[in-house]
Amino acid sequence: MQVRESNFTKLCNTTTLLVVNDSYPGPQIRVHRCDTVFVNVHNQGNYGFTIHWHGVKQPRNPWFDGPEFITQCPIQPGTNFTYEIVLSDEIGTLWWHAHSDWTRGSVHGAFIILPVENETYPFPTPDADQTIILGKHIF
Ligand SMILES: [Cu+2]
Repeated sequence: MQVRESNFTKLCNTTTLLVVNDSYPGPQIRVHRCDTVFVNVHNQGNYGFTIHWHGVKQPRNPWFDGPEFITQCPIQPGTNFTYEIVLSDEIGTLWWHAHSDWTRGSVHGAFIILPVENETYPFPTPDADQTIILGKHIF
């Protein structure tokens, strides 16, 4: 993940937002149940922040859960940090988001956990592969 300020224009207004990979919302992460996922976060912005993997339990792996000043210090500008995200029984669509003050407003995206081979979802299979992220307009 490259995290930096990017310009977005809507209704004749241009605003600078801190986003991932120049995208708002940020990129989807698509993995399978029980995977271990490595995400390298490059902070090319002006503020320190962390990333939280919302809904991932990470048993015995709290150091990569993301709440700043609880399990880690913020990733400082100009540095990077690799998260090791250990999935267990999570399945379906969760989300990831920055976990520092206002940064979560623009640094977020879907975390999609697919079933493993020969497994089905424990709920009706979605009709379409489309993710909708609900949130507040920030520009
Ligand atoms: Cu959260």
